[in-house]
Order: sequence, then structure tokens, then C-alpha cells
Amino acid sequence: MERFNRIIRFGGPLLQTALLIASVWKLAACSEVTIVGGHEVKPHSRPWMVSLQVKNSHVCGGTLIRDQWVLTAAHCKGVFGESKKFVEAVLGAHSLTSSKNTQRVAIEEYYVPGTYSDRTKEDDIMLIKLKMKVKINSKAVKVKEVSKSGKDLQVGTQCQVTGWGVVSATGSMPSDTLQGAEVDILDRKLCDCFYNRNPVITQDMLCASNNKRQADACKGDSGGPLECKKAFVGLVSGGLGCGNPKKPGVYTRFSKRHLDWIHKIIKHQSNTTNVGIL
Ligand code: 4AZ
Repeated sequence: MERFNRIIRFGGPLLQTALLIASVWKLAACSEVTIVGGHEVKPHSRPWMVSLQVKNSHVCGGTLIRDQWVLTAAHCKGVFGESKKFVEAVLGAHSLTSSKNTQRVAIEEYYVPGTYSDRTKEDDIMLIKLKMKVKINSKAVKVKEVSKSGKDLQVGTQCQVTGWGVVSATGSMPSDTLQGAEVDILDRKLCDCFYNRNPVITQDMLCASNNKRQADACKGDSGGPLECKKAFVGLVSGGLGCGNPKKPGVYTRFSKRHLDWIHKIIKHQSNTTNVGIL
């Protein structure tokens, strides 16, 4: 950085102007990438998609895995704020401004593994028990089973991520319509290198990116599903910025450990939060 500053200092006004133009261009290029780099999906083609909302504003994605259970990211709990009173799960939506086909349900309880760490991003997974069962219908609301495989994915596997997150890396408003983007599974070591091991990309995490279209999950896509060959294999955890191939999207991968945890919680429907050590 110091060297960079020195170059600027010594480069004089011409270089400074050139750099300014370059950064404005980069900003403009960034705002073109929409998830980012994605496309609107066919309405109700992902009937398991959940919009988690606080006071009617979308904050995180989720997946309906049973008629009363939604799977999302643990860090979404922070986004929800103080009280679960204000959080609702919206099912059956395509456009968030239309209530056609939608079901709005309050939250009964959250379950976050005791091993989740905001610092290391490990086990970024959360189960939400809804106040009541949603009505499953062929039109707009269906459950999606978590992939039972628990196996790791091959580098280069083509996957899709969906969500109502921002469509511009610099944006703040969620997308009105559900977006999807094609992303490919990346080599873990390469991803670790991109992130300088901060966070360390563990076996229970995945990195995915799309170099051609710079497609990526972005703010508001957190908690939403990552599907590879129709299997629900992981969820959006985070990453640094959006659409930068050198800072790929980071996902929680459903390992055997996660699957056991999910099934245990659902089976026992325990009433306490932070249940279970993974
Ligand atoms: C977020 O803030 C977020 N580019 C989600 C995904 C990514 C970055 C940030 C990945 O919810």
C-alpha cells in the first residue's frame, strides 16, 4: 500500500487522473453486474424459496425443508435484530411487492449450532421453526429436501444460487423478483489463497464463482440455497463484496455432521436455542 501511495505521489496529476478514470470505470462496470450477474428465474420454479423479512423488508433467504421448518444461515440471526417478533417467513413469492400465492408465517424458534462462529464463519447454518405449518401446494409452495449425500463436490461442478439479494454490488435495495445465477465450484486451496485464509475455507464450506459473467450471491442472498444438479447441497454464507472472481462467494456445505444436526433438531423439536454441539 505504501508503495502504491508512493507511485501516486510521484506519478503526478496525470497518473492520478488516469487512476480516477479507471476507478470510475470500474464502478460503472460493477453496477452492470447483477444476485449479481444473474437473471430473473421463472416465477414459482423454486417453490421452496423463503424470503425472511423484518417488518416486511427482505433481509435473508432460506429454504423450506419441511412444512414447518426453514433452513438458513446462522449469521442471519444478527440481521434479524433483537426480537423474533418482527421476523416473518414469506413463502410462495416471486415478486416481493405482490402477495399473490404467498403465505406469511411468524417464527416460533431459532436453532443455531453451538459451534457456529461469527469469526471463523464455521457452521453458518440455522434452523427456523415456523409458528405453524405452511400449506404445501403444487403452485407456489413446496419443500426441498437437503441433499442426503453429505459428500464433497468436485471442482468445476455447475451450480445455481437463488435469492432476492441486491442486483448491483453497490446496491442496497433487494431485488423485487427472484434472481438466479450460475456459479461453479472452486478449488478450496485457491479460494483459501484468494481470502488469505481469512476465513479458512474448511471442508464444510464451498467457494463458487462465475468468471465469465462475474455472477455471484450478494447482500440479502445470505441463507439462500446453493443447488448443484438439482441437489440442495449448501447455502449462502458470505464473502467479500460481490462479483469479484478473486473474492468468490462462500457457502456452507451440508456435511454429514450438519445433516445429523438438522435431523436431530427436527426430530426432537427442542425448545431451547443454541441447541446441540455439532
Ligand atoms: C451478504 O452480505 C453477502 N458475494 C452475501 C454473499 C456474498 C457477499 C455478501 C458473496 O449477505
